[in-house]
Amino acid sequence: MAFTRKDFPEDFIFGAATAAYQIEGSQFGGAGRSHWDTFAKGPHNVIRAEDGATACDHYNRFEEDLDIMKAGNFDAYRFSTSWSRVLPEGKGQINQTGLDFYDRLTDSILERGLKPFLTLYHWDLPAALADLGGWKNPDIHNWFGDFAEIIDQKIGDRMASIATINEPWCVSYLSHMLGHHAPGLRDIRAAARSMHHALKAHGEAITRLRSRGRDNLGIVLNFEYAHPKSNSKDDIKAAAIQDALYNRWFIEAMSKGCYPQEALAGLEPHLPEHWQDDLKTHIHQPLDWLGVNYYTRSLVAHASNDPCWPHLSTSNGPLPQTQMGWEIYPEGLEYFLSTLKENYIGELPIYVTENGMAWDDTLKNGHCDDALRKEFIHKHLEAQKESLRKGVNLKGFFYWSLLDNFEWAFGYEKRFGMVHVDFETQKRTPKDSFYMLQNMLER
Ligand code: IFM
Repeated sequence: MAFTRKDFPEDFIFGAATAAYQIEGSQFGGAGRSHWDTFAKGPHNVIRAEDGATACDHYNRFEEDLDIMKAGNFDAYRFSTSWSRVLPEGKGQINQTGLDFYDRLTDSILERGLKPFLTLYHWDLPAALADLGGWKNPDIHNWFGDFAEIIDQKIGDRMASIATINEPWCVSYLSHMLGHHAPGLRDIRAAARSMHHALKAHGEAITRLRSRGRDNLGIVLNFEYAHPKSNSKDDIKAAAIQDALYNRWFIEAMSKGCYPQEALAGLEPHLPEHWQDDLKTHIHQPLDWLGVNYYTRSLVAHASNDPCWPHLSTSNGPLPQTQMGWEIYPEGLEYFLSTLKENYIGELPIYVTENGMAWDDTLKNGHCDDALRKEFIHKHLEAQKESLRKGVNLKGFFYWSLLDNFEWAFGYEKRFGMVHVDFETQKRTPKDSFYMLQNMLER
């Protein structure tokens, strides 16, 4: 690693990120089921029908995991709260044991001198709410607002920052249009509604937490560079539609109070009534910071044989790929950081809240040489340094993820961690990338 802390601004934060369902273990301690517990039981939804029932057993091992964070010289720990652990039915009765877990977790983060970066919702919707239509239900903003307030009352005053939702594109489009994640729908009406309701729920939570005095509120969006597959007019147009659906829908609504025309062209007939009013009352309001998750790019082509809107297909280009089959394209990170500053948020602080790669990591003599990951991190830090040079108000970087964990539809097959987890024994083994960052971050 060519960098040290001194290559970044004095107050730049280095952290690692996790999410409740991917590491804690589920369905115990009074928790209700989430829609991932039920989705994983469905045919061919998750590789080998694996689920988050045990995951990394972080619920019982969080002290050990936070010790690793501290030993790595990190400044901050990004985690999420499980809605169904705290509200087993999604609303109503609180599971005090679940809420107390987050209280203890917060204390333990702070005791180690780490800054807690909370994400309220990272995809584990209570199954009871999924039964009521989940993100399609027009009441979900109220349910989410109640959940946000319950969490805030318990731990909000100790958080360095609070994000409402992680990756609303995945919550909505990936899960309701492409069918890859819970609830596994391929339904344009469900997609349009969930894309709108996720933003409305975000806005509701922001309003409620603002009225409780919070001034460190944000949201975490994911961005994927949409590259036209050729110079043809059709491919260029297809890439613009993909960019609107994936990269512009959420930020444009929050920062400008409108949806991109290229996306509305297909989605408008499916949006709920009075959607324009929600933009004004809930969605278009200031943030204190923005989280950017970035992993890869895709090549986008017009699909003339596809009768369904948006008539496009995505594929990989020729660049080296990670275990996910994602091309390594750090230029995309630099592009988004600059574009966000120039077109949407100006000087608003940005954090890279996720960036990392999966690899088929194995241990040899108790040691994991993940040279590719070290290179990946280095290249993406270079991209961030370049963005800083161009004046982007970038405040920190979180590696995804601290631990190998439950990678959603891919089960435990894909290893993103800088710490190897043996899922049989739960033994944690820091990989070389961890030691690289540990050295870099030493004060
Ligand atoms: O594991 C996920 C995480 O939950 C959200 N962002 C992308 C990661 C890698 O796929």
